Amino acid sequence: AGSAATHLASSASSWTSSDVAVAAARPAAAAAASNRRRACPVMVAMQPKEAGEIPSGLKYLPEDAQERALKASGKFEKLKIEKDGSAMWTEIHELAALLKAGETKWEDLDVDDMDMRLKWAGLFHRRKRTPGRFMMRLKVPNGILNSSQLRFLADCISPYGADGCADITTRMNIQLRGIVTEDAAAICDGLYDIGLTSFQAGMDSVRNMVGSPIAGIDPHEMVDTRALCTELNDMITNFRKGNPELTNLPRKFNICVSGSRDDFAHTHINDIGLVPMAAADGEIGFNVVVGGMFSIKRNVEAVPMDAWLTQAQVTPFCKALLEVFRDQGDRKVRQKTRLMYMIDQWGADGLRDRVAKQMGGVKLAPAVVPGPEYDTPWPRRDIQGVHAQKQEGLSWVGLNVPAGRLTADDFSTMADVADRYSGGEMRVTVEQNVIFPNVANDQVAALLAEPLVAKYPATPGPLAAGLVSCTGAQFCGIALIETKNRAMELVKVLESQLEIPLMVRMHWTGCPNSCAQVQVADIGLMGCPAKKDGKAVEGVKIFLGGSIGEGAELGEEVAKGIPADFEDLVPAMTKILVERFGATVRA
Ligand code: SRM
Ligand code: SF4
Repeated sequence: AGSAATHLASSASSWTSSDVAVAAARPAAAAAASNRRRACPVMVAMQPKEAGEIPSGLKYLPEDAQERALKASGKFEKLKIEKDGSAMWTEIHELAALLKAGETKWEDLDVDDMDMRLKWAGLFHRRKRTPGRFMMRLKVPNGILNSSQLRFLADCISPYGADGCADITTRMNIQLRGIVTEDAAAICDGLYDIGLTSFQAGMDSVRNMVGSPIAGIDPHEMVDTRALCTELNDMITNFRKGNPELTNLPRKFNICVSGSRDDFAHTHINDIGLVPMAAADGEIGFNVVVGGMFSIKRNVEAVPMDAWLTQAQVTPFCKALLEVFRDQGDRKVRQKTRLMYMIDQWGADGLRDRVAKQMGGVKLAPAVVPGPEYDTPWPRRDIQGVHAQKQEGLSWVGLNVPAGRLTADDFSTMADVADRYSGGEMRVTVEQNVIFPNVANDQVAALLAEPLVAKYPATPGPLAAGLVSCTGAQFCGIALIETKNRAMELVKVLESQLEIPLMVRMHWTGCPNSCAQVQVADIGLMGCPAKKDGKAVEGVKIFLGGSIGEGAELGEEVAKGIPADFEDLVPAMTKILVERFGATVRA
């Protein structure tokens, strides 16, 4: 295995604005009426940048943006100017070497590096809950993993015993837990060698690329999102080597590519959501929605941009929009720096015009208005269980992983199951579940008889099926309440007491950041302070009415300050499930 230093980017980008212009200028009319992917000229022109001097994201920030950053309130912008997070891609090796040689202790390392800058390498120090140990967030474009990768992930966490575990995240991604600084550099190298990375998974970078979990196997898909997610991930991360051009955005950034009318990727809650849509000549491209976000201060759906992109325009468009956001985005008050605040100022049209200019002055096609076929409702499908693929004789099998928590042994077992039944492939979903694709129909029964399925069922109960939970207080320092374990226990209690006719999507999130997206849930539970018998206790706010898929709407808060113990929660949830979801109390 090469050292991570050999994976690092040199300072200059190999992209030019004329590449972008060429890519973007291809007239939609010239495109054949088909859904075939065409090579994106920008990506063809771009080659991975090789080792060189350590780059700095600051280099790519125009002077006026640097000046604005220096005037920002709060410590973040100054910290980034002082030393760019991309520096940690090499420094992690030096830190690991010093620690291994016993020349320093983690407690003596620079606090800003430990607690902040290492996030640019995907390493989140859990100082408050598990001091000295990191959560390591990966990038898994489109949620697709192979069995070698799964075995590597098992090997990463198994040395940590009870301290090592992992989670499937709400962005179809994996987070490893228990990592110590001494091991982190070798894990970064190992991830690169097996086709993954953790670089740019945190702080002011673009998060994991979300696509359709059943891309390429879905009989109803409009476009296969896999290649686009990989292409975008390569653009964002410089082919996983790290891309300092995009490390100093004003804030985090989410992009997703949807593949069908089900909108499994949740376009309405991403900064850029790409909604598949056929043009008049039948070519499948994307209508663009922008600015969706959840935060403590503001929760909003994305708004339409009135732009339709060919598949070849997607990456140049996203690159240009990220550059506009990086160079012109407000940095003054961190809580008001997400893309939607730019849209407040310029309007979605104003943003589109600036992006088109950044792309070399191209004229983007207007958004395609959906035809009459969209008048027929398209309820979002449940992808757990066994489903026929578009390929004859093959099925996918979706298994339910309660709250997305995995162990090292789970990764190993999943790798074995993938090798036996699904050509070595396994996918993870934004609902924190897993999918084994391409299972021969005559092998499905054998897969369903595997011990893994006894643990993670293909036909879960109605509440387990829809359970999503953020990390919560077990590991997250911001959490107001414990979530995952409580959520799993509550599901068991309610399923034993109630007959529930439908799957109910219950999302738990430990604080108003809403990492588990309570606003999209049928029932959302968000941590908040509460009082019981005059004492402060952990509590929840309740959200109802969120919907997903086509025409999705955000749910709203209906109650707050409910104590999060079962004495209060079980009757509160029972009432909601009976009154709104047709549940009956078992005799
Ligand atoms: Fe999140 C911060 C976990 C998806 C909004 N999020 C955090 C941190 C890093 C806080 C921290 O340092 O402890 C959490 C790490 C806890 C840990 O140890 O795991 C954290 N977020 C998560 C994950 C793991 C939740 C999960 O259990 O699945 C998700 C990781 C996704 C990934 O793979 O990258 C996760 N976070 C989300 C989402 C959902 C989404 O992307 O669809 C959101 C809302 C959507 C959005 O971003 O608009 C979300 N997380 C936040 C925010 C609020 C952002 C804002 O604009 O204010 C924060 C706080 C921040 O960034 O300052 C945050
Ligand atoms: Fe932590 Fe809050 Fe996100 Fe849950 S919602 S992971 S508690 S930041």
